[in-house]
Amino acid sequence: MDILSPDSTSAVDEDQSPNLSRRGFLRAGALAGGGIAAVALAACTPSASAPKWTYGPAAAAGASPVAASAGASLAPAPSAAPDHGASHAPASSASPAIDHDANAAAVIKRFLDGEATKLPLANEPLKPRVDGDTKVFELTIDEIDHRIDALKEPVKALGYNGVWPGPLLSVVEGDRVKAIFKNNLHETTGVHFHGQRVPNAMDGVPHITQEPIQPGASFTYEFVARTPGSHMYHSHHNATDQVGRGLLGAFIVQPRDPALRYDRLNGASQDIVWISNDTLGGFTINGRGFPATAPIVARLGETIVIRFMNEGTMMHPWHLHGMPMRVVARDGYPLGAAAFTCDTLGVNPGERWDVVVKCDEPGAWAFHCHILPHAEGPDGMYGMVTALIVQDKAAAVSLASAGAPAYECVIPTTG
Ligand SMILES: [Cu+2]
Repeated sequence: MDILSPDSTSAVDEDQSPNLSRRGFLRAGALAGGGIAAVALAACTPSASAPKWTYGPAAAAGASPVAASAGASLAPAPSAAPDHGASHAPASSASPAIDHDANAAAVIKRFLDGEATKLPLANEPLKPRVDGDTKVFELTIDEIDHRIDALKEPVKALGYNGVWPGPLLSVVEGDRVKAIFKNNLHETTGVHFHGQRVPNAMDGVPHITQEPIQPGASFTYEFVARTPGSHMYHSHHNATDQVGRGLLGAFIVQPRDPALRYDRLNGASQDIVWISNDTLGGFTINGRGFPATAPIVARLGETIVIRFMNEGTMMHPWHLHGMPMRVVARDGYPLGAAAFTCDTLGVNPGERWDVVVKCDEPGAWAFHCHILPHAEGPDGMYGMVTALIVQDKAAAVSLASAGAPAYECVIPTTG
């Protein structure tokens, strides 16, 4: 699914294919039967006895600060989403530590057992039709039933081409683009290409640059993709509601000069789109809440790129354990000498930040929003959580061993 065509991954082991895509990794993990779980070495701390809480689930159970902020009170309510926020607002535990540990372990097991692989992959690219010198994308705007995870009932959502996020649209700087949107909703809408410099009439803001797209009608957006980088397309009409319910997607414009693309420039072999939202379904990454969020799986030594995009209504500080992130572009514009390194990156609504991660520490590393009520509560982790799983050769051996436990904790010994 990568939008890159990596031609240089010299950092990876010579006995491993340099061109494995993210889809390939995830399939490999799923086929291995708990393969992803098997690499979760030193990633957890099993407790022989219940921990002593000083301030935790017991204190949180009554006041429930988590439930109050897990999407319900801070995010504006979409008019057609009466259940929004509920699917990731954890119930408070009556019994403190034991219930917490059991529930937290259960949800981690779901993640490591590959819950994401039970759901359709997000951000699948839509192949354009080439008409002369123009790339033509045809999309529908639909009412959909969308699964935030594999267990809860689907939510009534909206999607482009029936999915949330909408399909990934990828072009090259200078391409002529024609995007045809057919409105299958029972309401009007409009589509804005966020971050892209377009003719005014193509800006997609109803009552300012166009009339709303009526139910059953289509609108064609035409422009030259002259702004390279990480961008988005989304509703700009009743947007709190329509974007909150899923009318959003990634629009990537690769630089015309191949030497400026992340595979050449940074040696990246994976290019990952990460779209956050925080209304319908609670706190989500690419339309899923933990434990159904897709892990990022990389080989030791591999370099990856992550494109953070915030389609939500609040800022989310993304925190990666184990390795730093090199921040190389904001809103599609390269930072150049202003590039910086961090382990926690706040991404405001509407912003896009591109980061490069050198995966040089093996293990399963938590990767989550650090506004804690967006990520973890009395019943364990939920919402805006995933993991960067860096596989070394020992993990590959573990993958191959029959009867490997689905979830294994190995505490490293010293001396
Ligand atoms: Cu957050």
